[in-house]
Amino acid sequence: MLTLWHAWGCPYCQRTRIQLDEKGLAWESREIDLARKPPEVLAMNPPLGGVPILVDGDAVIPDSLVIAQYLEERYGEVPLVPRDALGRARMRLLFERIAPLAAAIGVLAKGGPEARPEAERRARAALELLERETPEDGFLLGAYGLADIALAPFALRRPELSPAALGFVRLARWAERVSSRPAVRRHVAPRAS
Ligand SMILES: N[C@@H](CCC(=O)N[C@@H](CS)C(=O)NCC(=O)O)C(=O)O
Repeated sequence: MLTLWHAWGCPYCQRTRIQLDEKGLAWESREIDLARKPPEVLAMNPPLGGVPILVDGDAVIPDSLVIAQYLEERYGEVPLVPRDALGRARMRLLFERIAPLAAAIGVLAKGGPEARPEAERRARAALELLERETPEDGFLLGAYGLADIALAPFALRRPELSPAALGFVRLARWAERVSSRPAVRRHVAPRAS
């Protein structure tokens, strides 16, 4: 049985939850409050106790992109990575392009007002590069997969920095397509009460 330690609103955790559901894998949820991390979480992923953390039997695997690639290698059904080496290289390059957007969104969530303009500039610059990599139709690498799942929680997070609001036409259409996935809608959403 797979167990996922996660926080509901954490975009990195949203990646893992989307992937688990897209692959049809059963998983047990251990939801935490980031402000009061349980000691197990600090012990599993020191020093900060960052989530997501996947537990698969005896194996403890932190970090959304490490988990993502582990799940693809370990659980082959419903593959979400390109079959060819070049496709997988392009996927990893997209992960690199998404990282600055994720970092900027993190600063916007936690930093003070003085950090805001620079973080917004970085988010916009990252989206601009991603816009160039986004096809007119389909998903980032043609078929829907990990690259889309890695980007969705960050691209859909802040209305004022949404691709549509910033005029990134191809990314805005991609955002509509990716939002039609039930797993994305389920996990990139305010907590249903
Ligand atoms: N590189 C990690 C980043 C995960 C991360 O930053 N998670 C945040 C929550 S969104 C966290 O647990 N931060 C530690 C804290 O808030 O103390 C990943 O991809 O999973």
